[in-house]
Amino acid sequence: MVFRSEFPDVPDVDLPIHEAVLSPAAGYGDRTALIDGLTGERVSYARLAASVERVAAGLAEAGVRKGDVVALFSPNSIAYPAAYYGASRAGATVTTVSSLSTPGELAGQLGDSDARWLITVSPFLPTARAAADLLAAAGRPLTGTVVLDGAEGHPSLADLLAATGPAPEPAVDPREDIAVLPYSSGTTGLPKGVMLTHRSIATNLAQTDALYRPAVGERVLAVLPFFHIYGLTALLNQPLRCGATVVVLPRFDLETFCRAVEQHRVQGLVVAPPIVLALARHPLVDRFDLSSVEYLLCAAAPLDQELAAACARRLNLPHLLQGYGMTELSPVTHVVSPTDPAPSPGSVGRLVPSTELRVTALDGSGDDLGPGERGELLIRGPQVMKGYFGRPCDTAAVVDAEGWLHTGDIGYVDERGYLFVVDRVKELIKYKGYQVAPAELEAVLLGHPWIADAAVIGVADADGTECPKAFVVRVPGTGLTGEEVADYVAGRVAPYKKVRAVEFVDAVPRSAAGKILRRELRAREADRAGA
Ligand code: 4UV
Repeated sequence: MVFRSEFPDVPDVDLPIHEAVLSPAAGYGDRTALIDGLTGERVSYARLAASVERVAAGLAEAGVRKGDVVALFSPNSIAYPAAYYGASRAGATVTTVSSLSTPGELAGQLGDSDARWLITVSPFLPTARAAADLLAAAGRPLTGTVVLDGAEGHPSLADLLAATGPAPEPAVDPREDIAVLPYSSGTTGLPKGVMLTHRSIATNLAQTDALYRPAVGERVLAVLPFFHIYGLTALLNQPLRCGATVVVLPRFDLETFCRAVEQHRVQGLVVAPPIVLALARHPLVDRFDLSSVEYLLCAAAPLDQELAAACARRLNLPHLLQGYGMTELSPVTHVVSPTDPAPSPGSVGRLVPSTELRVTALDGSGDDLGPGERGELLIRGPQVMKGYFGRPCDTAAVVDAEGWLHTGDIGYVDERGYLFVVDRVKELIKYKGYQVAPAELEAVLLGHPWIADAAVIGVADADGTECPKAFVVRVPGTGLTGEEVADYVAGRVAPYKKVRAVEFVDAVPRSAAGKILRRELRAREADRAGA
């Protein structure tokens, strides 16, 4: 059967994303849009809207044209939205880059996305320069780099804001033009650029309204990174579109987080499971007054139910809320609404409007299943991505001819229409909500001269956090240690991608066609855990 949303359909929103988010801003005027959670500096809606116009004008003067790809490589800050919506307003596609990227990772994304422009911050300049050098050596030099807080030889945000010309008027086609190009490994392989049109993102915000829509003036805390689709959507696009106030923190530190909640009387927390863990268990939490918190929404990775209950008790909330989404789905398909009096415990919520879900059998038949039956989740709706940038075969492997996106997640729908996500058939590892692609780590491992073969899967640690584990075949006669393997990888990837366990094996199980049989490795791990 096809599960359909119980909410009335919403029409497609054919607006550029900066307009969908910021045109209501005109009406919010002097209300506070953003607060720097560290310094207390505030940005009003009027100032944000004006900054976006000036940044667009400044970028156009610098040479940014419609369709150019601008890479945004910055931690969360109150300047981030001006850069992001300003680039969009100038007609560019924004590829958001993990602020933990190494030079090689950044160069990889800049090259793959065909980015011509980079917007960054001065502490990231050494990484940005090293990446730019790698690109230049490959004959693909960047056209320009903006350093938001200023650095010699580069335009700054202040320079862009000082632009005197008119903002450009690019002819954006919301149905076709790519607003954002975040990177995701999807169900298999290496990270790929996910083409999200203005329409798919703007429509997904309208779809989400039915279940999650912060009130005007509601204070939400933004510590999840804006570069990831979850932070970008749930902590920038949606709250700003609704006239909420976003309290911005550059990174997670429990004490700073709790202090920001207390000081700014934060009402909405939008987080990933590691923050729930800290809030549930850490003694430091008792030192702060967190009584302003009205709801906590957790998504991006599985949430343990006992942990969720412990956190809810500590925050004096009836229950925690969950959402489910995927970069390739713009990203939201399910949310537990803050106004839902009795959601099914442990569920990730109900379908947003204009979205269909199928649960298909895992026995190879692909048959549709009914309520209570576990299978792969397939989604169809206006939020399905346009495709992977420059990779039509990878696109066809996840979006079928009828428009169903095969999520690679396993779940079931209960009798009341609430979805439960219980497992994954795809390779992807979620370390604390961050994507880790096994194929990427395997390629790094195979670059070591003493490694003959390698495979990576996700394995739960004592806290239930999924961690990358490498199975390594040594080149005969070499004395490679697990620590050396872990250090080798750590030196080449962002910290969240580190290999956290290493096991030496005689051979990596592979199919006749040479594909790694991850299922066998997972079964071995499960046997051991059960033993
Ligand atoms: O592509 P991605 O990194 O995307 C995300 C996006 C998450 C959301 C969720 C609700 C929102 O409102 C929102 O704005 C963004 O994580 O990873 C997608 C995969 O992460 C796992 C699942 O395997 C997806 O295919 N995942 C996401 N949410 C959950 C989850 C969840 N609640 N429980 C278990 N796994």
